[in-house]
Amino acid sequence: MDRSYKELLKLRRFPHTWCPGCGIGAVLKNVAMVMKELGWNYKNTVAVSGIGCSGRMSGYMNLDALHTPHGRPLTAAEAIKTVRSDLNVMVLSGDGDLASIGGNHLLHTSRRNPDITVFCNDNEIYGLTGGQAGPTTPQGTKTLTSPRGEHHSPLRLGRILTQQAPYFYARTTVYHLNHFKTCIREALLWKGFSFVDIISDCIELNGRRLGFKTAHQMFKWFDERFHIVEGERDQLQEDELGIAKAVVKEVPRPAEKEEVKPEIPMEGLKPFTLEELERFDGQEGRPIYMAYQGKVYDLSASPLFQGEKRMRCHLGGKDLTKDLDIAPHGEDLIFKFPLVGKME
Ligand SMILES: Cc1ncc(C[n+]2csc(CCOP(=O)(O)OP(=O)(O)O)c2C)c(N)n1
Ligand code: SF4
Repeated sequence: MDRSYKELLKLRRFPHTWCPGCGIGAVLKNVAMVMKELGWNYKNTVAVSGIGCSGRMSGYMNLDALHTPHGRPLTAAEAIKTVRSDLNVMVLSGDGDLASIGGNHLLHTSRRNPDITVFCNDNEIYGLTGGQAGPTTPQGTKTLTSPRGEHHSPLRLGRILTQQAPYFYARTTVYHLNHFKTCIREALLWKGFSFVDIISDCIELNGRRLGFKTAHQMFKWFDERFHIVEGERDQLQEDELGIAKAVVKEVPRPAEKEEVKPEIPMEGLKPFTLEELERFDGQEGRPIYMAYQGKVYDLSASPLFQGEKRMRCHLGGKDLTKDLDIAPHGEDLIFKFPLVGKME
């Protein structure tokens, strides 16, 4: 068996802290194996984790790694990708970290679609802190904080993450190894935000309370709960393992039409000197004229200069070419007024 994937692990830090039989080790190993196949390594890849048993994964990878505060790995990962788009960026964390305290970041990071891959070790519990019910704990599950069975229904990550295209959401388990590796590979190669929801076991603080004696018994339970669906999917049902993905089809934009301003003949227009123009200042019932690029316009009838707004008639009697050339909408506005003359 090819064990070269071990180059991607910080073996000097082993033995790791996880309990025997915990699914997190399988996540780390299989991600490292696929990375090795794809040529991802410390030169081109960064790993980011949050807090939790799962959040320890990035610290065991032989890569530049970031261990962020609880719930914040996506913010750090997106920032790294923004400033170093040449790097592969992946997040390795838990369902509590990503979907509970980090849930808001999950919504918005996925919406912005940065090119990062998230591996969520979804053991359906808060493992590190003692086995409390988390956002993905199935209804009815007995946990430390729900001894009579979890009251609330869980967050359906698959439904949330497939709301807005483009998306890539895969659900797999640590037991369905071939499928698991396919999901890892496809997610790493996906251009944009990809999320792999890996149903995993916390044998010590979830499994035993549910009556499982070994991790293997939990794996068999995953096999009963889920089945693999092949092929391209838009959505996954709650008992399906597979990949749901959608790209956005580019809609060609209609070519923008350039607005052609009508050419107005200058001959026949009444000539004005600057002194003559000044007399049309809007005061004492006089008309309001304004010059722009050699033409004189009558603003008197415009609703913009009636009633209280007539205060604006201080603009009257002036050549405002310089002012209008730097005003955002001034030029477009002036052509709507009647033309009454030209400057000499
Ligand atoms: C701000 C903050 N709140 C709460 C905690 C306590 N805490 C640490 S890990 C954790 C839950 C982790 O659950 P999950 O991400 O599912 O990881 P697991 O341990 O199950 O792998 C919590 C609530 C914390 N460390 N920081
Ligand atoms: S407490 Fe649970 S999640 Fe944490 S290492 Fe042990 S088995 Fe794994």
